[in-house]
Amino acid sequence: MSFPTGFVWGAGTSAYQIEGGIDKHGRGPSVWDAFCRTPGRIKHGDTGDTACDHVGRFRADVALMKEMGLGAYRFSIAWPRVMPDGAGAVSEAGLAFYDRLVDELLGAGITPHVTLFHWDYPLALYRRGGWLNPSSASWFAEYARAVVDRLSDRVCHWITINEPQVFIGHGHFTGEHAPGLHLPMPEIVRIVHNVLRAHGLAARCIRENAQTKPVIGWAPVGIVSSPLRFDPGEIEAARVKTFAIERQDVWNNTWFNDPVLLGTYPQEILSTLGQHLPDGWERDLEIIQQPMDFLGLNLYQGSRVTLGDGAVATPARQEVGRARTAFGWNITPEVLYWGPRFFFDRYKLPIVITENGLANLDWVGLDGRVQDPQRIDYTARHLQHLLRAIRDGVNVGGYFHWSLLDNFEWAEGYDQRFGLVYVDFATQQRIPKESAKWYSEVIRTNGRNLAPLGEAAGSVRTLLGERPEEARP
Ligand code: IFM
Repeated sequence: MSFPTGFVWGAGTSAYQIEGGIDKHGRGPSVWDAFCRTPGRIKHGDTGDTACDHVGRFRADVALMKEMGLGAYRFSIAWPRVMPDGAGAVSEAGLAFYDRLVDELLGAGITPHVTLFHWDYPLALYRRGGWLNPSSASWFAEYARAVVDRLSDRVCHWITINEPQVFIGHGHFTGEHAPGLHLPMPEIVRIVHNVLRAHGLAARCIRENAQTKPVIGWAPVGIVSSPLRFDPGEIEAARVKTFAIERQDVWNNTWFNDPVLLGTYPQEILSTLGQHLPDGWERDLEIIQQPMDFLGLNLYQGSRVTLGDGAVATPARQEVGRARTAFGWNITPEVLYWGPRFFFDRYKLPIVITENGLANLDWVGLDGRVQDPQRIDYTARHLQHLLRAIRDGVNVGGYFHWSLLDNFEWAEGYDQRFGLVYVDFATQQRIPKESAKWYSEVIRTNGRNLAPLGEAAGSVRTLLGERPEEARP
């Protein structure tokens, strides 16, 4: 079993989660710096002040990536490192840092995939109204232009925005992420609209100004309902549920992806919340819907559904003792089959898995190694499903494991370890986990070392609640 030739194997990180160096390069504060200083917001009072000290150690980190054989590295640029006040003056030192990182990557034969926004919003702009301010979209485009002008002679792969559902939902609606707001839905509607406009303006800016032909996508969370059985009615019901908007919150796919990829707001939004859209929203759709080269999907877990009354999907019974990660997230590997398949069918764009991985209870063993068989097993299962999607005709261009390094996991502080590489946060020592070595083999063999789905009993057994014998066509 092997992946298509040219399949991109990578790993990802984001700026605030690994960089540290918050006072370097004239960087301005972000909403996360402020949030971390608010007592009670982050577990143990942790902050990203030092994180993995990646700004001080990026050369060694790139060397680790090279040793692992990564073909690509997805990282984000810290907006306030490039523009300390979010708009206006550009920090030459900030841009120069990313110059060095990109050069180091290219020198190591690793393709940089740049995310422009992964949540570290400039505090100065937040004080001017943040994403509620109608100018927020042009502020983002101005920042995008500075980055594109500087890096696009060497960078071609761009992701505008990471997980809008999360930084809007957790950051502005439920308040457990920065900036910690609890806004009512009418304001959330305006924020979503401004974020979508920001995406559109940035995508246009990249397309018009990049010095090398750009490959542009964005990376929403994929919220996937998977059918329990491989039955046409159940598959259809799961697909309908995947793209339905059933709750008054931002945890859905279509509010974000339909405007960006189809140029329309879903009917559910227009009929329930449409009155809160700003004047001229219809015209804005032309900005929001820019030509895109791929759809990034961040996929970690999904829900399982079965056919209920009236051929409607209803949640499948959760098995007692089901498999979960250290974070408590369900392990549902088939999300890497149904997710790409449903999204590809709907949006007709190549899919890239921009994030997938798990938090695990990893520690350094007496022998100095970090053994993390769960990460290997989790990833192997997910990749098997991804390959099955590819075999069934889904165009999938690449897979980025989340994450390269253990890092600052937002409100969880340093409690959740997602890395392929263990980080001792007291000494900053890095130790590639056993999963990193295993992933190197996956990359080297282009997936040939993965057992085929449903075969190799003993190494590929079913998880509670997973029914591969029914899920196989
Ligand atoms: O660490 C985060 C990342 O920043 C965004 N996607 C999910 C990851 C795990 O929670």
